[in-house]
Amino acid sequence: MLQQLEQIQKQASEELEKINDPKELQLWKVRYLGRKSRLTRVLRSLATLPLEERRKIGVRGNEVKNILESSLAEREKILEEARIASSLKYKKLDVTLPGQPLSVGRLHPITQTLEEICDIFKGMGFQVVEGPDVEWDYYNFEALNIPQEHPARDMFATLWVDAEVGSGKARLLRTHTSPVQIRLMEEKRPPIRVVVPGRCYRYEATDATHESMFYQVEGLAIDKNITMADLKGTLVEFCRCLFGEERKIRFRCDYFPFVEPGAEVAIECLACHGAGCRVCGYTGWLEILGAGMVHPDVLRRGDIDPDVYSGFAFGMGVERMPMLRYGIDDIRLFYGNDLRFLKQF
Ligand code: FA5
Repeated sequence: MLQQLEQIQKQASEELEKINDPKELQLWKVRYLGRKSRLTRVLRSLATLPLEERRKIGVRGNEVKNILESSLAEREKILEEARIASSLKYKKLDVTLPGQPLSVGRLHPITQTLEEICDIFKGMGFQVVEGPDVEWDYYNFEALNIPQEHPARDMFATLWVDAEVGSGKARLLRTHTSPVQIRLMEEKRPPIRVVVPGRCYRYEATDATHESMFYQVEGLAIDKNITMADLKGTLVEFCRCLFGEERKIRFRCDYFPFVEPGAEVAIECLACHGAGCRVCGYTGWLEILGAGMVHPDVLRRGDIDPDVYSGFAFGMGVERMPMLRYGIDDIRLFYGNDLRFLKQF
């Protein structure tokens, strides 16, 4: 048996020397140290041997086992070091290669437009404030002269958050940024000069110029002696800054329950230069905002005396600005998340 042990050690060591592959190393381990290996069989048979022989063979058997185990660990270490060295060799840095281009992120075109609009108004002395997207019926409708059952509610296809529609206390996703007018009047005393950028939501079928989620920028100015001329001057200056001096602007009468008189401002369609196309609904004009002089009842609700103060307000659709500027013929492109489109801005 001693001879058998010597033979096992010699053969195992010779084979181990030649192994360069981790899979082969695993097979070697099973062959020489596994449960069915010759060495294990010898060690298991010790119990059947006479005491003196058992001691001698047992000691030598355990020596062989320890030698094989430490030779295996050593070989594993050598193979691992060789693997790391070869992987480093291939990953060497070649400083002469051209660098990998870094893709630079950018702001969404609507965010860029919002910033530009706010900057123009800041230049005219307006402050920028924000209001909540989830709004009370009171601020979105009632305080703006649109009580329950008022037909003007049909102008704003509403997405309700609460089920008790008609109670005046129901919440909704604001259909315009005008509710912030009331919130501001409750908080601030005139003179007030603010613009309010924010998201609006309407439950309506989308088409080339309508989305169910879109942005508006509200404007509100309240002071003594504010007139329609101030409103017109402010909006003409704004349109000139954004669209250039020569762009045609059209003011027409319009109705909004919270202003008196009310106006609609449209701009000559940039896509067709007034000839008529899909973007402008074949009219040559694109409506960009609603405006007017703040209704005396609305001022009263904000605890502002209409006999002393007057004000103007406007609310503009933001998506229509870049559509006009860049000749984009479908509003839905802004929210389709197609990077080929977004990367152009
Ligand atoms: C309003 O929302 C009024 N709050 C505006 C206002 C404010 C009037 C202050 C008077 C005083 P209107 O529903 O027309 O009005 O919307 C204003 C602008 O938002 C429109 O001119 C249009 O540019 C944009 N808009 C309206 N609905 C959508 C929509 N579904 N998708 C994209 N833009 C829209």
